[in-house]
This record gives sequence, C-alpha cells and structure tokens, in this order.
Amino acid sequence: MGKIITVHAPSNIALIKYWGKKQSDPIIPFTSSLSITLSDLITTTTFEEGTFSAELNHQPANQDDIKRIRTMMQHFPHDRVRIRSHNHFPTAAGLASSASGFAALALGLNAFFKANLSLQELASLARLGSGSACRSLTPDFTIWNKTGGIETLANPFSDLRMIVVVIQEEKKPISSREAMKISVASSSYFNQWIVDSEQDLIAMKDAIQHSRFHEVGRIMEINSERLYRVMKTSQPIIDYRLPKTHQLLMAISTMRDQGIIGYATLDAGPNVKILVEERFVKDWISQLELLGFNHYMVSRVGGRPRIDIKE
Ligand code: 2P0
Repeated sequence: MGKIITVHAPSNIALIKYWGKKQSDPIIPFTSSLSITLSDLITTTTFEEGTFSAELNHQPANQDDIKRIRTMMQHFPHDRVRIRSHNHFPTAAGLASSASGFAALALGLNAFFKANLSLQELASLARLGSGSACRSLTPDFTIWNKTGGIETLANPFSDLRMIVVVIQEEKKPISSREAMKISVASSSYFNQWIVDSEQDLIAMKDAIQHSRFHEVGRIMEINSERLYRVMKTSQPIIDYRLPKTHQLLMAISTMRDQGIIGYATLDAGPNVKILVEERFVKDWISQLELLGFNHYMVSRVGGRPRIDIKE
C-alpha cells in the first residue's frame, strides 16, 4: 500500500466578515476579516497515490470544485493523487464547508508532495480554492488581511462555544461567490462598508486583546448586521434569511435581556451561529428546544488542523 495522508481541517466563522473581492486569482478582499475555527465542525480529506480523482461526501466533485482543485494543483509536479473529502456537517449551507475543504486540500497537497510551504504560502494556496479557507489553517483568532497575508491573535477566552443552529440544510439559492460580485457591483452601502468594517476590526482586536467577551459579541453582531445591509442594498437584493432566522434573532435578544448571554452572527445562509460561554450552553440548548429549534451543533472554538501521514 502506498502513502496515505489524512487531514482534518476545522471550519471557521468570521466575527468580522469578508464580503467582496478586489481581485480574483489570487483573491484579494476589499476588507480584512477576522475569524475563529470551529474545532468540532471538521472536513476530513485523504490523499492517496493514483489516477487523479476528487470526491466530496462519496460523490464526484462538481466541475467548479474540480477547476479550483486543478488551479491549486498547478503548483505541484504531477496530478497522480486520489482525493476523498468528507464534511462532518451540512455542505454549502452557509457553514463554511468550502473553508475547511480548501484548507484541508492545501495542507494535504503540501504534505503529499512534501512541498514544505510556509504558512503564508499555504494561505495563498488555500485562497486559490476559497478566500475564507486561509482562515482555517491556524488556531486561535485569525485575521486575513486585505493586503493578503494572515496573522493570528491569541485567544484569551478558554471557554467559548459556538452553537450553530441549522434552520435550513439545503444548498443556498446563490453562492457567496456570485452574491459578493453582485454586492461589489451594485450595493449603495459598499464603499461605506469598507470603512465601517475597518473600524469594527480595530475595535474587535482591542476587545479580544483585553479579553472583553461582551464587547467581542457586540461588535460581532454589529458587523454581521452590516453584512446584511450590504446584501439588502445590492441589486438584486440578496437575502438568505428565512422567517425562522428572524424569529431566532429576536429570541436571542430577548434571552440576553433575561441574562442568558449569547451573540449572533450570520453568513451566506439562513443559519444562525451563537457565540456563548460554556457555562450558558445548557440554558441555550433548553431555550432553543423550547422554541422548536431542534437542529443545532455545539462546537468548541479555536482548534487547529491535524495531519496524519502513513508512508
Ligand atoms: C466570511 N463568507 O467572512 C464571509 C461572510 C460568507 C459570509 O467567506 O468566493 O466561500 O470562495 O472566496 O470564502 C464565504 O465565501 O468565498 C465567506 P470565495 P467564500 O466568512
């Protein structure tokens, strides 16, 4: 049996969002973003010697994914590799499956071809697949700078959890890639979004560095609402939220008033992620179930990818 490389890469959720490309191939974003990995929402990808093939969740990868994989593989000497990937969470429902998937791919190809790439080189490679993938390579908080590089910020919180509430698991009606293009071309808020997002990032870094959880949560919510504003001011309007999304957002605010602390963030999908301290998880779960939100995942945050090599 030949060598087998297995990579387990975590998904990530942005507290300060990326929305809009200044340049593609390689992707340069209009704004810097800041995220944390979801240690328990993992993509596992294996790499074996053989005729090139790529599989996702036991199905052949689609043409778009193959194109992105091929672009990444141009940086390696040959294509004799069988790639099999599995997401341990819903694919393409705004749960950042492309981030963990392309991060796993970059790490796996690097190990498979013994390329010895640096972290910044790995980040550039991952971004050939998906912008947010470069934020799944590192533990703690990760900043993807609009200048291209990534940096990490130590996580001073030992007990954070992200509750991912799945409102709809189906594939989104429009990919974030397409939706971003529409926003860049048409949102009347886009120029101001760039300015506001920069301010949010400065405030967020300060809140993290001073270990101020409530401020982190508050800024995260504000930035998520700004993203919603960019989408809603786009032509045509982009709106991934469903009635149940709005219902849950109102409930989160009510729960907070009652002392059950948690903060919400949304991406390109109807699902809601709630950032909480571990001591409140039980309360959140019982409240969610009471309200009929029975499909959720609780994840630890801040973990790093893992690579197993069998020669
Ligand atoms: C983020 N999203 O910062 C933002 C917030 C969605 C909403 O990054 O075109 O799959 O492959 O670079 O990274 C999702 O977009 O898009 C995303 P591409 P990607 O997490």
